[in-house]
Amino acid sequence: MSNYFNALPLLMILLFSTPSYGEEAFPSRPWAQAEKEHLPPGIPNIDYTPAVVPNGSTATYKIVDGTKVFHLIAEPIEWEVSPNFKIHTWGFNGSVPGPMIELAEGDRVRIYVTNKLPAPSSVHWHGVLLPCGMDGVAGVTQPAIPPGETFLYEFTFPDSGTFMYHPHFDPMTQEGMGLTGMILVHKRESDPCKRPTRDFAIMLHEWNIDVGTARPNTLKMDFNILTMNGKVMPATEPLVAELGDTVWIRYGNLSAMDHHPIHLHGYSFKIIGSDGGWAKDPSVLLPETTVLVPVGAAKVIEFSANNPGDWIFHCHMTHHTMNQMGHAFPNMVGMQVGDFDEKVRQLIPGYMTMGTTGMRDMTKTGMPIPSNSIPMLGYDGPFGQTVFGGMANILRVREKTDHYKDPGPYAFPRGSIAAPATQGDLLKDGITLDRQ
Ligand SMILES: [Cu+2]
Repeated sequence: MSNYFNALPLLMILLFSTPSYGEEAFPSRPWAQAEKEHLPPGIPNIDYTPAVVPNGSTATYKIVDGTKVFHLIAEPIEWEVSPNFKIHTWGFNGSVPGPMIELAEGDRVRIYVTNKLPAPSSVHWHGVLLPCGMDGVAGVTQPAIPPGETFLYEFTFPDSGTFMYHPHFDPMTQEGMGLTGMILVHKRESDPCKRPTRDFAIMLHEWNIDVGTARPNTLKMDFNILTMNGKVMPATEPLVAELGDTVWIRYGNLSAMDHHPIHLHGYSFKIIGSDGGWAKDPSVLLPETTVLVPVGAAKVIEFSANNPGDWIFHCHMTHHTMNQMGHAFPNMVGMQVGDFDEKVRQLIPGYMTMGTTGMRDMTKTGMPIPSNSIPMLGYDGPFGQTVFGGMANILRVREKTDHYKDPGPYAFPRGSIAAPATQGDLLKDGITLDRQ
């Protein structure tokens, strides 16, 4: 009996601390009623040049009483990472990453978040300087949004910049499942010449999805699917620019464990911004060819598109461009197979030992693989297979282009492509092929 009395105070605490989400919990919504400093809603193409989200979309909104109103829905979705490879995961408004929220500095927003997940959630506005109660940290700044309910966030974006959004509740599961999105807040600049000509946004993400399955395993700490805006190369939509354009690429990284060094061929660039703000004086910045995008950060690079061609850009961690190659695969490099294959073919027609010279064999074997799998899926270029995919894409810079549609492979100027050396070349430069 005494045990019941001992438990009574605890029971009372539980009863009276049950969170309530009704009006009485937020009697005045002072953050919504206070007279906040904000500007009239920024207008695309007048106040800023809208950015492009390759393979993705920009969130739609309506304007009510001078405030931009958005609606995000967190929900289970089916997502196509690449043709013939679909996953069952979680996203905002049907996609991974969710639609990019694009604004102008000083815009005031009301963002409704509906939770259609089977678990509580919240949304945190990563990098945005806002009142604490809008920060979206379940348990610290608000109750978690229960399944089936809709919460309202209202605040003003004080600064331009490159930010992100994601749940702040069970991040290993919820961000891991793909609940991520970019936020771009533009400077208000009436002179288009002072804006970037082409502005791209790319969210980096990583997944562990066993061959033949469709459900990301968020418990694992190594990753075999590495995506840019939810796609692996070759499903990534090329970035297109015209000679002379000032190009910005804004990378966000909400991967679980890995920072991604993204290398761009053919250019050096400057890292002019992050989710913390902008470089004060870009002229003093070091020129770079690789930008390290840490987990939980955004980086903005700027360059002038002065070198025409098809320029790969990719994570330089070599395992991040290989697509579902199992790490348990034995190292076959250098193995002499002799007549082993011939003998096995008597039992298994078509058998071929793979990997003795590296991973290229995997791209051309006719050996069956489980459906819904993409081991060694690479990019088929005009000169063959890249033996390289995953977290990668192509920047296509053309002399003239007034659109963003993929113009197809680069037409190289005659004689400008690396080709087999002729006997004449070798003789002329005194190259002998036999080691002396
Ligand atoms: Cu990487």
